[in-house]
Amino acid sequence: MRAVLTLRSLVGMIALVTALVGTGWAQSKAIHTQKTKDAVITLKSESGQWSPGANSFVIEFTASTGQPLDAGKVSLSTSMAMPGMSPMITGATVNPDKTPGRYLGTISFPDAGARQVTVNWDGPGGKGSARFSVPVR
Ligand SMILES: [Cu+2]
Repeated sequence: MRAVLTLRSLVGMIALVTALVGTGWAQSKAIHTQKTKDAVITLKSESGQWSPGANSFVIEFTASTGQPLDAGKVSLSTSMAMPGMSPMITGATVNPDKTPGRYLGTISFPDAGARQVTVNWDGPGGKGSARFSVPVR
C-alpha cells in the first residue's frame, strides 16, 4: 500500500513539474508590473531583470477581472536618453504564446542604463498602450 502511494505521488510530482515547465516556469520572476485602465501588464524573465546583450522575456496581459486578456498584436520598444545625442531606440521581437494573454519576446541591449519602455497592443478586447521605466543592468 505504501509503495502504491509513493508511486502515485511521484507521478503527481512529475505531472506538476511538466506543467510548470510547459507554462514557462523558467520565466517566472517579474521585471515590472504596470496597471493601466484596462489591463495589468507583467513583464517577466528567468532572472527578473534585463541585462546588456540578448534577453528573452514574457509579457502577460490580465484584464481588471483577473482573467487573461487576449491583447492581439503586441509590440514593445525601448528608448534610452543619451546626453547630447538622439535617444537610443531598441525594439523587441514579440510573438504570442499558446496561452491566451501570454507573449514571448526577445530584445538585445547594447549597453546598461534606464530604458523607457513602451508596450502597444491591439486585440479583440481593444487597443492600448503603456509606458514605464526598466533598468538594464
Ligand atoms: Cu544607451
